[in-house]
Amino acid sequence: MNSEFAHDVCAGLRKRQKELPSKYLYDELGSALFDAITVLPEYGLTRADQRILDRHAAELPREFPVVAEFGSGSGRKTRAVLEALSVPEYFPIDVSAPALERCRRELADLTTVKPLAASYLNGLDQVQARRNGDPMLVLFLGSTIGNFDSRCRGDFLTQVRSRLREGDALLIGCDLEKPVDTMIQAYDDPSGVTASFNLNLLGRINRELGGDFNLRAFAHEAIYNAPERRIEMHLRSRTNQVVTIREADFRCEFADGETIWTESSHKFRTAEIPEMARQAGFVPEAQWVDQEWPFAESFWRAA
Ligand code: AVI
Repeated sequence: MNSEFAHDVCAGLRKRQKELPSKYLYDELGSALFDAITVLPEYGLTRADQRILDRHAAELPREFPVVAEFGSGSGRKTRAVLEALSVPEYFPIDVSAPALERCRRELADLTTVKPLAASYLNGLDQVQARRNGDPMLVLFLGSTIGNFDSRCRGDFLTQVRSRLREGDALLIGCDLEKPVDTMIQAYDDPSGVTASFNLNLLGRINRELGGDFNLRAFAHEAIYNAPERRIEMHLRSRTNQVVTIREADFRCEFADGETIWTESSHKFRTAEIPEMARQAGFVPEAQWVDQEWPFAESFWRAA
């Protein structure tokens, strides 16, 4: 099999609970649909993140000549931080080259943008190699940490910490628990944008791997898994069906009602966030919570 995408798709669809890694939701169309999600009335997360940054970025210590960001972010959110801190050098880290280019164009008037097309940790290694001993602030906005599997979350943060020097810092956004109906509406909006975002993953497999998924034969579903405190997105097969993926030489049977699990979005409690910081080797120094849409922005220092 010739691509990591093909390998991951087959491995995920062979599992008892079929699954597909959520990172593959973001091809060009998926990223455009995600941008649309961020302005949905039902999805308050991005606006909450933005409100906190607009109100509190000026309270961040002005001691970071280097800022790196996991994901190239929306220019607007990052702008609030870069403006407040007058940052000379900004390294957005993203696997998507078009997203990095868009980010460069949006922020070039403000700072020197040095895009890194890499995974988050590899990108951070590259920033580490290129900074000249200057203190660094890493941005991890938008509650993307909630999309990590609960087993990998702590490990990832520890890996981030191990790449930082004492005095560096992480600014991390975490979406908080809220009434179940509010969370479900945010991930199953009545206009169907999130459904399209989810179904596009099957479309991407068709386009890139020669799959023959009939998108109309799957239904988007968002459920709240209360014990695990996460929204799960699934695609439910509407019938018994067989799908083939030509370029992976793969054939997969679906029973009527069976689901493919495509994303988890963990919802945090304010108290668990400082604990997460300490376990990864950070000192939690500040936390701001949006009152309109429970969401926490936290500033952690590498100790
Ligand atoms: C990118 N991430 C934080 C989003 C979330 O809320 O988990 C992705 C998303 N999935 C569906 N809607 C938004």
